[in-house]
Amino acid sequence: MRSEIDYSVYLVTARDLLPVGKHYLESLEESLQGGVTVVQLREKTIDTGEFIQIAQSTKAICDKYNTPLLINDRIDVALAIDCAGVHVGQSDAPLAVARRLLGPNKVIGVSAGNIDQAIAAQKGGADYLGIGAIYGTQTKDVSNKIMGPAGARAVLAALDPHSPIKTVVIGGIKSDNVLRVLHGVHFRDTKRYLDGVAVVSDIVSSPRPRKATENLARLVQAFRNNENTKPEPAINDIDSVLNKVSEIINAIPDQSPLIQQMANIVTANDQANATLALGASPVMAAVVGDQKDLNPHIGALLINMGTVSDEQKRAMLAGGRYSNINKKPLIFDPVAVGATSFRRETGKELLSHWHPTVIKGNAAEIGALSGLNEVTTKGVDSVGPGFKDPYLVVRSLANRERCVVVMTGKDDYISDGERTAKISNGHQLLGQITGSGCVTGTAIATCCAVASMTEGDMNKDGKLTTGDHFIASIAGVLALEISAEIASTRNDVRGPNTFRSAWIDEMSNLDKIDLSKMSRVIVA
Ligand code: 3NM
Ligand code: MG
Repeated sequence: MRSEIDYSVYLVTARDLLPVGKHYLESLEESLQGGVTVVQLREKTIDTGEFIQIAQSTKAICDKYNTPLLINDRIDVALAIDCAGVHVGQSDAPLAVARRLLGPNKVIGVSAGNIDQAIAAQKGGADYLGIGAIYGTQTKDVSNKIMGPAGARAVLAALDPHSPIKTVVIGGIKSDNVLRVLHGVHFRDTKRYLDGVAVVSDIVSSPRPRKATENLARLVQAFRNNENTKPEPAINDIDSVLNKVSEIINAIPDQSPLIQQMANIVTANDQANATLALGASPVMAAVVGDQKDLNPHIGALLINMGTVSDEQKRAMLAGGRYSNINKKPLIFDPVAVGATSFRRETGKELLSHWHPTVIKGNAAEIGALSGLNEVTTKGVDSVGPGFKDPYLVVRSLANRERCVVVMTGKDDYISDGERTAKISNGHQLLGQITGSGCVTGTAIATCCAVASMTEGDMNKDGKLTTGDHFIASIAGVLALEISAEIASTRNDVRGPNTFRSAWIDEMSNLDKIDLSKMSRVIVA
């Protein structure tokens, strides 16, 4: 019988990455004490005799902690020391050869850099897949195969759901991104879950490998606990939703969150003024150097791709990453993402580097991210009558990306994958000024910040942020559409430009409005 391996925290060794003064076996033992569940010995440059010696001493320590040992590439070494099995890369011995040499009782893992390799290994009888590279890494040259969590998710989805094969991900995984990886790789509605995460440098290069391993193990476990606990019944009856919406909007001036926005040059000014009118504070920092220092102080980050440059893209990558690390709501407005290949690539790159809390777009943008072309783009505007089943579109994307999806239009559709809302507020003048959608992003970010600040920290570790961002997104959309309706009735409004000023005025009066009376919302 092949032994059942717990792949949760999978250590791949690298003696060349040890900190100065740290001995290999000492580091290995500390990482086992910290909770490593399986070890792969990876050596690329030594002679066979030395390899066998190191493998023996490695196995002695692994045995002491009852932890299985796999050998990278070298079937002969695995046979020599009689360890649990091997891990083979795509240019190592073929799986069939490895199986013939090792027999049925050894574990064989295979590296999979894409769907074809994964399916071939599964059909060939591999015990587990090492899927990667998730991110770039200094540890190995993986530049041609970085797939992001979304790429690994596609691999998992392509596997036969009934196959007993196990899966781990590898490449650039650290305690500060492991939650984002786990959230990004899992579908909410598929049965296949990752069995673990494989790391080299996060543990091996640490002067405190035990602590580094404990951190990783705690986060993997927290994610699992969070997935397995039934959440408190989510609020979905309309009265409770609207109560919560009013609570959030009225709390904005008290909380006065700092809302960071990487805006576009067309609508930045309106976004900043809308933030102030709603009772929050805007900060428009969009260079790389600001992100690390600023992020701990913000309530939410809004990333708007409207006039993205190469420089701004780097800031977006960094700012989003810090938002995930610091558990700040991250709102993504993928302006015109389907319009050019540069924008498609940029959208994909951003979404593979960080995990958004909310994606907000018009029908063409949400369609492009969903891989649908029922609705197309002209410039930044949607063309065509819209989707036949908009509920399904937002719900599917929300499930796939594990975030809230807001699709704006004449009617707005909002989903967190379980609950879906339709909002029929708004005014046609919103379609006559530029950036009303971008300003909606501002309001959603502001409401998400408030929702996170007021929510308790239940299950905090296993989640990317706290707060009900489905309701916060409804609050953001309603705040803007209801203030637009009120503005449109003012007799000083003569056309689009006076409307725009009146709209921002009315945002600052929302606390005097009974929102529930004016809201036209359905929650299904
Ligand atoms: N294999 P770190 S990436 C050994 O993609 C290895 O197949 C990879 O190192 C693959 O955790 C990788 O330090 C190195 O980023 C991972
Ligand atoms: Mg190899």
